[in-house]
Amino acid sequence: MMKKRVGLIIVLALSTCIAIAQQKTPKAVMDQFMDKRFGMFIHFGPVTQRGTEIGWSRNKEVAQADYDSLYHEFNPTLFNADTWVKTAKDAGMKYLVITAKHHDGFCLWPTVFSDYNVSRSPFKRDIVGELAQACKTQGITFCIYFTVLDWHDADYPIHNPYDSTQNVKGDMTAFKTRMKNELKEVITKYKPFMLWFDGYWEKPWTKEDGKEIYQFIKSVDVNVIVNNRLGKVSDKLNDESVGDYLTPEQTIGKLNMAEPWESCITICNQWAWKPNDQMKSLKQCIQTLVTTASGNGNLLFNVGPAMDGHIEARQVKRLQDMGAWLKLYGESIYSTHGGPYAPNEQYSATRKGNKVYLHIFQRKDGTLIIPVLPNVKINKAYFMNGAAVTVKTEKSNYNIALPAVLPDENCSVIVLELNKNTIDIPVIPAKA
Ligand code: H79
Repeated sequence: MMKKRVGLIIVLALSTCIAIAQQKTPKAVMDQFMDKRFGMFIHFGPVTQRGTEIGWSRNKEVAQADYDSLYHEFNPTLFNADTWVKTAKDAGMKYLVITAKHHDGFCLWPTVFSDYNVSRSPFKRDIVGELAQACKTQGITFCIYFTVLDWHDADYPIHNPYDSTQNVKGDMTAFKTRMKNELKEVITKYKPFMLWFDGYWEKPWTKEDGKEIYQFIKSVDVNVIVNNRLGKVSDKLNDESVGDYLTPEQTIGKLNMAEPWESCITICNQWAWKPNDQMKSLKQCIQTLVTTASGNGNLLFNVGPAMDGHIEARQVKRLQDMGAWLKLYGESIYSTHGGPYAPNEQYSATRKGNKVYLHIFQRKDGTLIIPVLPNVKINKAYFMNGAAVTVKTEKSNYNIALPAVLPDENCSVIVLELNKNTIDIPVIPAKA
């Protein structure tokens, strides 16, 4: 009897250990994330007073002592969380990620674990908290960017990425303890849906550190999504990697039906605000979003608000125009899957139910020729919100007749209604 009970306790204890060891973000939560397709990345902090790049301009364009003093004058009086969130919402974005802590170590929330935070600036207010609240009110999913390196923290061994003679021994155990405290603080206070890590490539950070922090996060809230930059492997998800999804930067990910991914791309060139930074055209913005969704990924599109806290009017306008396009064509983006056609310069595709959405980027001539889809019948073909389209099957191609002028100058959408569900159709690779 006694033996049996001890055995049972051991089995229970072991299975609990295994359950804890295998904590992972549930697939249903990941599916919710990938359905969103479009989010706003916001890079903000005291560095906006110089107009140089966040983190990387420290010890470059801005001397270290100067950079580290900028918070004494950080006072973005025009900051209005509701306005930022409304800008995201009007753009058709479904989530928002704020740089709560970038490589320069400055915290945009009043953390109790470090003095280098917004409550010590003249502005004082909790930027992260106000954004979390505004997102909740307006129905936008709130997420937090948190880099694992910190060139300002005395316990972190690297203080100047451009000069290794400045490296110190540091204390990574103390550093990780502070990181855990700060992560627990932001998770419990602000309830982020996802944590966007960065800065994994520096030597002091190890794969084991990443795994430890991942399990720590899961122990606080198993549902918090974590990007792949907590580990050391950045281009695939496997036993060696840490995190739930891939994060190509400043480039659109390739069609990938197996691994979730999100491209982060700036609306201008710099992550943080830069005066007169060159802005992408509306066509570029829309086609970037469409190509991303067509590759089965999300787009995290970055804006850098100016030092007084407002987002430039030209950027707000650009985002509104993206939102106007999405109002018409959002059905072909949100909650879709990528493919079956891999994107090329002329077209790409998304799919949902029995519909394939063909996105037409440019009209080369009067006929769009694309490979036939195997074992399907097209019941109906038409421009989304528009006229019917003639599709002729010739050998192994569909010949689609295009009008002299495409209905949408930025990206037109042709809907192919099939006689069956589109999700099982194998991917058709782009021609080399
Ligand atoms: O937060 C944004 C970037 O600051 C961060 N990730 C996005 C989301 C990032 N940090 N580092 N990197 C991306 C890659 C590093 C690029 C570099 Fe460089 C190339 C560092 C040194 C050479 C660019 C060029 C920055 C300094 C010089």
